[in-house]
Amino acid sequence: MTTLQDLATPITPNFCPGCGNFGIWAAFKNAAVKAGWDNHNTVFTAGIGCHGHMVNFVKLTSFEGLHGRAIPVASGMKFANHALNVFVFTGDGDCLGEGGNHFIHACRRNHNITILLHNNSIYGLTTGQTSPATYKGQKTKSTPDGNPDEPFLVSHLAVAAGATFVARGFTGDIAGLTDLMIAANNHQGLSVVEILQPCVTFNKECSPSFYMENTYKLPEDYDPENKALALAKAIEWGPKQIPLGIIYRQNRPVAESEFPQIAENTLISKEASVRDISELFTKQH
Ligand SMILES: Cc1ncc(C[n+]2csc(CCOP(=O)(O)OP(=O)(O)O)c2C)c(N)n1
Ligand code: SF4
Repeated sequence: MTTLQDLATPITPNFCPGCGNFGIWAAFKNAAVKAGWDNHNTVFTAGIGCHGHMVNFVKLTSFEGLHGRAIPVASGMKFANHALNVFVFTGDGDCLGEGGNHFIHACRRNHNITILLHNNSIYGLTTGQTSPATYKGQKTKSTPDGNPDEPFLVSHLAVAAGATFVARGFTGDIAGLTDLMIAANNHQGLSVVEILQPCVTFNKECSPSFYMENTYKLPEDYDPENKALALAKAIEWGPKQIPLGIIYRQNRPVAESEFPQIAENTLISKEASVRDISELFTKQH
């Protein structure tokens, strides 16, 4: 049984007071206690950014890689030992800017990993430049006259790219976020939880009160298995029109099951073998 104490590190989180990352930290630890994720079965990777500091505040085996590379490191871990439960903590800049290519292809491939995407619609750590999720027209340090670009809508992009579980949560609802993390991790396939995470210091537009006023929970009779409906819901964004909950869910074989080499046993449990490929170098056609 995992306890909160098991997950504690000696380091006190240094997020700005009021930062939504505190909610993600709390929800993840609550979820780990409820679901029994611990150092024997669970690992995570993190990107570069304020979100990436999570490696210092949660005592699980973790790896913080280069900016944008949290997902390929996680998919490598999963291929090497698919018995592990693998999470990714990433930011909107990390995941959709520097790592945008990795994100869409991981969704398409359906790795059995859980991506927790801290969406504060800004580059937080570098003090407030536009990210690919910053609203059009928003004034930031890098766009003082207003952002000229259209933003990605994270959940919409994830469904369209082939993720088989897509949910949206909000850091102001820690209990709801805890449940979404557990549901995402229970899903067999690539899961994305887009987490609306206020950066209270550098993104005044996406404030806690903005999300309180404009989000709503998907109704009980919403059908997440209807892809056309999911795409329509995921693109909804406006006054009182931002849906929270499980937006999409589909059953599809996971990437790791498509490789006969690891169908029976994990890669790390296998003896290394040498395969003679010299014939390939002598073939003319
Ligand atoms: C390849 C590369 N580009 C840019 C940077 C500089 N950089 C470090 S963190 C960061 C922004 C992070 O934003 P985000 O991923 O949204 O995370 P947040 O800090 O908002 O949690 C940038 C641009 C870098 N370290 N590496
Ligand atoms: S800069 Fe923004 S995202 Fe980073 S810790 Fe401060 S409030 Fe949070």
